[in-house]
Amino acid sequence: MPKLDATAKLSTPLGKILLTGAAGGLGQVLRHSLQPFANSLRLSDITPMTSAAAHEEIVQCNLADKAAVDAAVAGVDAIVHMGGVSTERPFEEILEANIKGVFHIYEAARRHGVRRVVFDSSNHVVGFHKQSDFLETDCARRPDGYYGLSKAYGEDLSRFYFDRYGIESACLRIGSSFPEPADRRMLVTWLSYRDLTELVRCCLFAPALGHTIVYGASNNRDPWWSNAGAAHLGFVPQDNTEPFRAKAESVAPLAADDPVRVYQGGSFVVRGPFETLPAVSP
Ligand code: 15L
Repeated sequence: MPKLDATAKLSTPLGKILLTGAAGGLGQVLRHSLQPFANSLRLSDITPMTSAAAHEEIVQCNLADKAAVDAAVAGVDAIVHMGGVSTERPFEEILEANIKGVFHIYEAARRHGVRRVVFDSSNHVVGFHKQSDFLETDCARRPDGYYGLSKAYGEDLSRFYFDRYGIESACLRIGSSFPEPADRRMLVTWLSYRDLTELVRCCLFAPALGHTIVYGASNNRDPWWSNAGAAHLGFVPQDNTEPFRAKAESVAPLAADDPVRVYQGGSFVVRGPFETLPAVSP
């Protein structure tokens, strides 16, 4: 793997990066925006993808399939793991794609000697903190559902693989990465695609990544999160939500005691339960 040098930017691209979840929302963004940072990209997803450019390899891969993940990881220099279920869903779905999936990624990284993983964690790891709280990267985790729990597991798993095997990781607690913020909450949580790309670049090229937790938000007003604990990444977001404020604030706010407004996780804190068994009679 070429020497990791945060100042080098485009001059020393990595060899081959595996991007999981490449057909997903953020995967499609990174498929294009990461191109300058690697000689080639191996793109994996459970959804079939077509039309690989010259610098791309396409691999269809179910993250719950250990052998398939192992094959997808073989021969890469770094992994950007965006794959899995990206919202609150029944536990059984989360178990397969996210919990088994992230284990398969790290186990394959260990087996194939991959030294660095960028793991798409989520703000939902801390979703039951209040919107009035200001969080550091080492705050107590308060997952707001099975999805947030699976990301908390991924953060712990990546820590274990660093402590035990020296595999470096960044856990990106991404807020809301969409073309633009969709509501008042996202005025705080939004991460532009440009800042997402820069965050991933910083994690790939940081000279010493170790095990780093970092929040993924643009330079928005009234933040809930501090990245002081991840300053070594050199991540400086360029965008902010001010151009979108008037539109988002033209919609009436929720009641002050509505849990969706009280907690950082927003609507995730009220999703479920997902009943799969008949109702229990009292
Ligand atoms: C996430 O982690 C989800 O993947 C995304 O779809 C958004 O819902 C985002 O969090 C959010 O909190 O806005």
